[in-house]
Parts: sequence; C-alpha cells; structure tokens
Amino acid sequence: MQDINRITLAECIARFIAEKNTPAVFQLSGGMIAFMIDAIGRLGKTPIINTRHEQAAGFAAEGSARISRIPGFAMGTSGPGATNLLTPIASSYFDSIPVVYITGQVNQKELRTNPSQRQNGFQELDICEMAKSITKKVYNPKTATEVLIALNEGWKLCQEGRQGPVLIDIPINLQQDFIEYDFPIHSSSIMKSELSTVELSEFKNLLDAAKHPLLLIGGGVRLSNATELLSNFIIKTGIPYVSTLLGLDSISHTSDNYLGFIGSYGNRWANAAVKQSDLLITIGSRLDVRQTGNDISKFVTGKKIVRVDIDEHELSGRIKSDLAIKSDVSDFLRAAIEIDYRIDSSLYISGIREIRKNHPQQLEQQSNLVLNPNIVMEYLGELFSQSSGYIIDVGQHQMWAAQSIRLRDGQRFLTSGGLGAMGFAIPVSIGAAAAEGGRWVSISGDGCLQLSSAELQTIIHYKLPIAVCVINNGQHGMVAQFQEENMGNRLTGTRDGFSNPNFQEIAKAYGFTKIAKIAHLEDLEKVNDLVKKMNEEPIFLEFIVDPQAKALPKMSVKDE
Ligand SMILES: Cc1ncc(C[n+]2csc(CCOP(=O)(O)OP(=O)(O)O)c2C)c(N)n1
Ligand SMILES: [Mg+2]
Repeated sequence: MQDINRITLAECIARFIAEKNTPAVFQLSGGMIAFMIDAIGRLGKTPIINTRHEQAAGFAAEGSARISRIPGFAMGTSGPGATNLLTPIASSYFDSIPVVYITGQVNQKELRTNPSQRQNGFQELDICEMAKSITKKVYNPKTATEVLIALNEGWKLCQEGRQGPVLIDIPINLQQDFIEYDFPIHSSSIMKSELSTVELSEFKNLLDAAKHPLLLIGGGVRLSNATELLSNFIIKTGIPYVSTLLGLDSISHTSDNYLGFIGSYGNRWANAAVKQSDLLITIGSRLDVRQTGNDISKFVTGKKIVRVDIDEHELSGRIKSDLAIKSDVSDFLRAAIEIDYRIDSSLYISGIREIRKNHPQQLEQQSNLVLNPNIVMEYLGELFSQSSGYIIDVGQHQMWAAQSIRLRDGQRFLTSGGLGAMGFAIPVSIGAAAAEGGRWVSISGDGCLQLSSAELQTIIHYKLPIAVCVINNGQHGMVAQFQEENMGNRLTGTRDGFSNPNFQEIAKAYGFTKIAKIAHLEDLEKVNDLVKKMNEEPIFLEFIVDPQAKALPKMSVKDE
C-alpha cells in the first residue's frame, strides 16, 4: 500500500472524494484542475462525468445530490470555468442542496498582490469573492494542509442544518505538493433540533381549535428524508395536505387527502383549499412569493399559521406565524406523531373535490387548442408512470407539469425552485441518472432546451436512460404571457426575434435514434408504442403545443 504521507494533495483529494461514495465528479477540464482530475481518474474509484459546459457540471452535481442524498462534487478551472459554475452554485444555495464545488486557481506566485490590479495571472479571478453570497462558506486555502481542513469542514458544513453549497478554490501549485497529512475521521454530527414541550402543546391547542387544518408541504420534507414520517403523520391524524413546487415529490398524489399544487399558477382547487383552511401548517417551506402571491394578506386572512422550518431566518421572514417551530422536519414529525389527535375532514375534502370536478385543470385552457399542454403533461405522467422521475425546466411548461403530472409514490420531481434557472432540466437529469438507475424524464421548453442542448452529447456519450421531452410552443411563453398582460402585446424577444432550430435534426445529429414529434392528440399513440418498445435508451420527444396556451389559472385573476 502506498504510504499515505507520500501522496500529493491532488491524490489526497481523490481519496477523500472516493471515500464519500458520491456517484460521480462532474467537470469540464482545464489546466488548473487537471492534476485533481488526473488523480481521480488514476484512483479509479469515482466516475468522472464530463459535461460540455461547467454550468451543466454544477447542475448535474445538484441532481446527483438530490437523488443520492450524498453531497455532489463539481469542478471547474480558474477564470471562465469558475464563473460558469456561479449559476448552479446559486441554484443549490437557494434550494438547499449540499454540493462541494471545487475550482482550480492559478499558481500562488501568479496571484496579484495588489487588489487594485485587475489581474496578474492568466485566468486569475477571485471566485471566492464572487461566490460568497451564494454559498454557506467559501474557502481559499493557502497551504495544502489548509485544503484538507477545508475539504473536511466543507463536506460537513454543506450537510449540516439547512443544507447548501460550499466552494473550495485550490491553487495549482498546492495540488502538486506532497503532504504529510491523513484525514481525521470525523463522525458526522448532524444537528438535532430541540423541540420544546411548550411548542408541542401550543401546536396541539391550535389543532384542537381548528375546523379545517391543512398541511402545506415544502421541499424541506425531502431534504430531511422525512417522506415516510410525513405519510405516517397524515395517516394517523387525517389532516389533508397541499404541496408547493418543491414539495410535490414528497407526498402521495393518490391519497384522498391530497388537495393539489398551490401557488401563483397552482391548481384552482388547491388554492381554494388554502383559502378555506383555518389552520395552515407549513412543513419545510419558506413560503416564496410564487407560493403565496404578492398580496400576503389574501394568503393569511382567516387562519392561524404554524410554520416548521430549520432556518430561523425564514421563520422571521415575510410571513409571520402564530407558532414558529425551528426544527428539522424529521425531528418535528417524530415528536408531532405522538400527539393525540385525529380529525375527520371528509366534508372539507369533498368541497374541494367539487371545485376540482367543476374546474378540471385541462379546461383552464381555452377550448379550441390544437394540442393542450396540460393534456400532454397528464399523458406524460401515464406514459412514464414506471420511471424514476421527472426533471423540469423553467417556464409555462414547468407550471403545466406541476399542475398535471400525477406522480406515483416514490417518483421524483426535480425543478429549479428559488433561482428558476432555465437550462436546468437536462444537466440535472444527467446527475440524477448518474445517481440512480431507471428511466429519467427531462422536460424542457423550446427556449430552455437551447440553453443546454450541448448536453445532449453528454447523454449520448454515456448512454444515459433519459427521455428528453421538449414542449415546443415557439416562444418564451412564460415571459410572453407576462408581456401580454402588462405590455400591450409587445412581444420583444419572446416571440419577436425568437426562433428555434429543427429539434429533430439536432437530436439526430447528436446521435439520438429514437425520435418522435407529436403535434396532435392522435399522435400520442405512436409515442406510446415507441416508448414501450424501448428499455432505457436515450429518447427524444418533441411536443408541438398550441402557442395560445397559457399558465392558468393565475392566482388573483379569479380566486375561488
Ligand atoms: C437563465 C434564465 N434566463 C431567463 C429567465 C427568464 N425566463 C423565465 S421563463 C422564460 C421562458 C422560457 O421559455 P421556454 O423554455 O420556451 O418555456 P415556456 O415558458 O415557453 O414553456 C424566461 C426567458 C430565466 N428564468 N432563466
Ligand atoms: Mg416555449
């Protein structure tokens, strides 16, 4: 066995990553990370997935972390490689995903010593300064030993409390240093939240006083690995529930107690359920503006609010509550399930179901559409009912998917929540596919696809089991909708000046062999056959949806 004291820092980093069993390291090469990538390759324990853009490497690491529950690793070289990582860094920060971002830095001898000088070394850039506000912590170690300390601490920190990314910027000369250091074995001390008995009895009092309690499920449930606890809590108490965008895949969609997806573009009946509730219990949701609408008073009127969140800064934020519980979701549910409580909500639930019957989601669209995107999403939910999950991009199609895909228990639904970054879906599905087998379904708008279409090559290169679906409405629909509502139909940059390539030809050029285009309802049958015949090869499906379709209903346009 090689003496641990005689390996280079780059080799040591490779060992560190291998020990963590992260599904892969995602990267785009560059001189300043080449020693580390070489060491990871030589060690041969962690797969290296090469993307065509560092932004994709970062997003893929986020996808890998979300699915494997092991922090992701993404690497980019100094300068442009590092700045290309900034978007995914922000994405994982806002959606609380643990990712270790590693950037290479120029030789310490080439670093500028005077901060007024713009640049000294080629591709020198102070990425730590830039990433400070979108990470839990940035590290710019000065010695090899400091790098190891940063790795150890960063690895722990990104998973502790409210999770999120860290960045470690490592100068190339340190990577080649021989070091006399072994990693201390640390036991991961995941924070335990202290739930007081006072809080629990206040919670019980609020429950006892409520006629229509409703749970609002957020992304924190998955982050806390609490889906089973939540399901047990719901079964025991009988409380109905609605979901935010990021909570969708942490609850059962088939239970009678599920009352839909809320928010600015939520299901009409789900927003009605919130409105009619007199006790709203939010579990791991920061209640973003997209969930509550701008007018908070409409959201909070007529009800008590209990908020459970691991981050006290969220609890003291925009929406005040009657009871704020700072707790990890799992800890809260473990304690709350002991409360002696059960409610019969059947009347309230049937009232909400009546609204659903009278306003089915697909009829929110005008009636004469050629291909109604809500029907397409329902169809995709059936077609891929056996898949591991869906990864959705940003725009109208994101809302149609959240409104209309009926997830099966255990299926995942990943989308860009806080940052809302176009170009998210394809690279995140690459990371998800690296983390877990089965079919993954990536759904992008025609605009979003063009931000990540180079990653079609990554899918083909690694033969990843991804079905790439494009919802083509010939425009940046979400922004066009906003322009139509606010700018007198001037559609600059969204329809005027926007165009698409022939996506079928693009897919073919990248090497996809299973390609289909669906422009009418009848065509859906053809896809059925195509998908059923295939195991897990890459597929490319283009849906030409009616450009008149909108993301509807829009909250506050016509509230129940
Ligand atoms: C990186 C980035 N740039 C710009 C936006 C603003 N934006 C939000 S949705 C959208 C349109 C997306 O177009 P498309 O993928 O075709 O989706 P559609 O709304 O048509 O379904 C834009 C430009 C964004 N969210 N992210
Ligand atoms: Mg579009």
